[in-house]
Amino acid sequence: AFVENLLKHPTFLDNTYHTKFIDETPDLFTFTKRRDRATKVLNYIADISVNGHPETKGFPRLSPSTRQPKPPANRAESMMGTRNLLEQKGPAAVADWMGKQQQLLITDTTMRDGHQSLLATRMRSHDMIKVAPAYAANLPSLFSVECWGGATFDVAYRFLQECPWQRLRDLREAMPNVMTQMLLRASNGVGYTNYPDNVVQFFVKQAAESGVDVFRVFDSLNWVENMRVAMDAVIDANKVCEGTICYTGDIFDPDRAKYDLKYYVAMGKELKAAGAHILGLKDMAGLLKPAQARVLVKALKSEVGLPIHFHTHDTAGIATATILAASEAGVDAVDCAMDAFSGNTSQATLGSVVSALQHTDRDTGLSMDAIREISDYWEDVRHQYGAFESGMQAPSSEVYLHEMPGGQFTNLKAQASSLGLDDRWPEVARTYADVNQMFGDIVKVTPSSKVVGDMALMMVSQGLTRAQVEDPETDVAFPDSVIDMMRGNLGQPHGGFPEIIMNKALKGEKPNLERPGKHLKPVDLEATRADLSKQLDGLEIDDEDLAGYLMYPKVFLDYMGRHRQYGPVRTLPTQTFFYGMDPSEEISAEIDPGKTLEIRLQAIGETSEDGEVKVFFELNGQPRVIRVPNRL
Ligand code: BTN
Ligand code: 3PY
Ligand code: ZN
Repeated sequence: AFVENLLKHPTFLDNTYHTKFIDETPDLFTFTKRRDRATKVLNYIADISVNGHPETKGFPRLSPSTRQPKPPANRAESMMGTRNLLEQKGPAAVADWMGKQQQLLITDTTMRDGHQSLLATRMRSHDMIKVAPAYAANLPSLFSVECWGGATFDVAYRFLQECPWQRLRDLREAMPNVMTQMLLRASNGVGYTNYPDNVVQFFVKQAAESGVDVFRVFDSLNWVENMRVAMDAVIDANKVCEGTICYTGDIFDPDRAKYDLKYYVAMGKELKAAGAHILGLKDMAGLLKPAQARVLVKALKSEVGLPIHFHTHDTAGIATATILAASEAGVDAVDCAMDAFSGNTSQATLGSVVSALQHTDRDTGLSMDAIREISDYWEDVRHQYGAFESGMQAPSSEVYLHEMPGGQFTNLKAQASSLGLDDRWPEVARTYADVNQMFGDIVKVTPSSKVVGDMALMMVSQGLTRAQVEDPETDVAFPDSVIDMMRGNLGQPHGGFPEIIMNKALKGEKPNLERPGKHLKPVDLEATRADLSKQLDGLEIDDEDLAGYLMYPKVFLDYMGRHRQYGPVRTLPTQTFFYGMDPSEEISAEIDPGKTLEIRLQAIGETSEDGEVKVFFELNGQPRVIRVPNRL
């Protein structure tokens, strides 16, 4: 597949337009080259101003007079935080310290799961990096800031036209005292498929080098066997390995006895034996209820003996109650999102949890003033992304029926709409639950949740019931992702897949019951690097780019192609990136450290006979005219 994608890609004409190379070596560039980059950015602004951005069509831009997000001032010099401990004493010391704290430790998920769950993962680095120094200075006693991994990696390249590695390095630099955290889908990396072992190892090593401190490693079928390669790579990199249980079902419900307390305790022990420093408890759909949390956390604490880090979603509106129950039962750390990015399919409200625990024995010690100021900033940021809001108006207990992860819920709703199934959502939800049972009651989290979603949409749009799908007499065209999963390519769920569905989907083909990575040939990294370099006309390919390409070959190459055309557009303000500029508007963009472009859009001309529009700018006081095609 790599080679196929390479062949499809147009070769580039020069080798100078590479984000990191250019951004890290600005001195190499003469005035002319710098102007070239400025011209590219002007081209982008002109194009978007005339034609609009494909992703925000139909949404009004905010008026230019709308308040711009302004990060809060530093309340103090940055203090020592968890990152300093990790640097000085290593991951085992962090876990040990964590287990001894009386205060409830807090992870802020705003920069990863918060916007992944509320804004289709569209938050740009620009809006994160600006506020990172305020986290370092004003909230140095956060346990960690989750800011990388999950869906953010491919969305950065694919939709935001920016390099995810650069985001990581920039955040790491701006926030040197607080641990960064990422979500890693074990052998599925930050993708949707099982990668060869050496690709997973290479990716983890690079993520650690570029700035990830805590790796939350999970497997989408809770198969510890398929987590070892990623966990070992984290441990080898001397970073914090948070081996993670995904929670599904209901430990109190006799009808869901497959996922009972014993199951979770056994998995916790397996993860400890596999070398986890911390035990992650990932409730990706927000199914864990308060009473169950009390029992589960107590059991895991006493029987596994690792510090526990709890993650949940507020889809049903009950996450804060569950967090407080978990806190009473002795959980060590929990995930929350800053108020403005909390609630509904996102995490519980950080300020409310902190406030609820003040003057109790689990007081977090975090400053409410600092939290409010940072959340005010995020509120103004969120305002700019109106085009990506899901429209979910209220929490919903329906999640206990379908069990969709927070990140998938609104996404699947949008997918259903695009198939014309708007008014049939309750049926989609019901069918999603049926598919889960048909697959043997599996853990549903990326990528297994996507497989269940694909199957449910197919069944609803074709009017198929579970009974028909399972009936050997009825012909069913299964989605590729279902066939792939039944082949064993995502690994094995607890208890295996049911024979009925496996036989039907595989038509007698034998599934692979072993770890998928065992049968995947290692990728020749240096040959791939050389290939890629050749495709990019001799451009030097560093390890970050190679790792990005290995995860998403086509997405990466498309990104590089657009980068060549549009330059460092990640430095533009978010409104400009998504809506362009209005006549007489002025912005600035720091395209290199200390090199700022002052851009004023003077006027947009008429469309000429040949379909081109002249866009008149002033760039650092000098007039510039850019022609772009009118594609409207
Ligand atoms: C994408 O959605 O493809 C990434 C965003 C950049 C695409 C640019 S926007 C200006 C030009 N017009 C388009 O329709 N695509 C490119
Ligand atoms: C992801 O894998 O992106 C998730 O958020 C899973 O919950
Ligand atoms: Zn989550």
